[in-house]
Amino acid sequence: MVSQQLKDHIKKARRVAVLTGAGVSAESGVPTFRGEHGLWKKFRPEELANFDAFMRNPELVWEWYQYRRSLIYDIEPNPGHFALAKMENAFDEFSLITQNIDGLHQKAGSQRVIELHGNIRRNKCATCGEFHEDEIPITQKKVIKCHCGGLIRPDVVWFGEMLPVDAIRNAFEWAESCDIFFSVGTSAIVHPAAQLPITAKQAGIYVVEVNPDKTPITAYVDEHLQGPSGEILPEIIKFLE
Ligand code: BV8
Ligand code: ZN
Repeated sequence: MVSQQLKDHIKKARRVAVLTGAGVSAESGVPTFRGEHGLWKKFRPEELANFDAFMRNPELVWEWYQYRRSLIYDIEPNPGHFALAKMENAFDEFSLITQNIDGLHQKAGSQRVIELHGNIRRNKCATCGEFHEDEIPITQKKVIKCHCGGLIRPDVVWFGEMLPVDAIRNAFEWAESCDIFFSVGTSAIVHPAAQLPITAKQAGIYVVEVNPDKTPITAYVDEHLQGPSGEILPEIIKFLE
């Protein structure tokens, strides 16, 4: 499964970066966004995952996130997450850049995680930005207010919102200077995250995509390992051990 070419690159690699998307959590039972069973089949992202929708109809958006929290509440990491956690210690330097908001990488033991799109397990005030940790039960239907009067929202990046500045800056630093860049389980559609593998490729870095399907970057990467990350990533780890 692991090509000789990739084995050679892995043997020489000092610095490795991995970008993950919803596909990495698919085998844990978390629905992805797009595709036939995608979350957004029922709703269009524009309707829900954006600030205006929240201000227009906070209850609807809040309830959608509470529903999504209920989907991941007792979900466990899968072999793909655990392989990435092991990969962290197999190289001198390693970074896991995720678009996912489910917190499963951390649950699997990954420490060096850059969360580009926030984390659905965290809440913050839409006005003053203060974090409101887990004191809100997922059964809480009504939107609640911060002491400043602002509405409390999930701490995720909505469409049209800036990504956390240090997270996206770090991510591009890694994409510009690493030895291997893996793009795993992402449709490579959402920007600026989708720019990362292209940036790595343009910097002459060996780019490997792990995805059962083709994506807009498949034609550009050095290797496309076609299959589920829960099977492919442990294969790579086996070779590393
Ligand atoms: C910004 C958090 C501006 C919330 C998310 C036109 C062109 C280019 C860009 C734009 C455009 N129009 C608008 C934009 C910008 C927009 C964007 O990129 N839109 C896209 C849709 C075109 N981006 C933004 O708005 C970003 N902000 O640009 O701000 C700005 C600039 C300056 C100043 C102010 C503002 C914000 C983007 C973040 C949005 N938030 N999520 C929530 O989750 O509710 S995006 C959402 O999509 C998730 O974060 C998700 O991670 C992300 C990407 O999706 P994927 O992870 O790739 O998941 P997907 O389902 O798509 O694909 C799954 C893949 O897994 C598939 O390929 C499948 O084959 C594969 N798979 C399935 N099973 C497996 C598997 N792989 C491996 N193993 C398996 N078993
Ligand atoms: Zn507040």
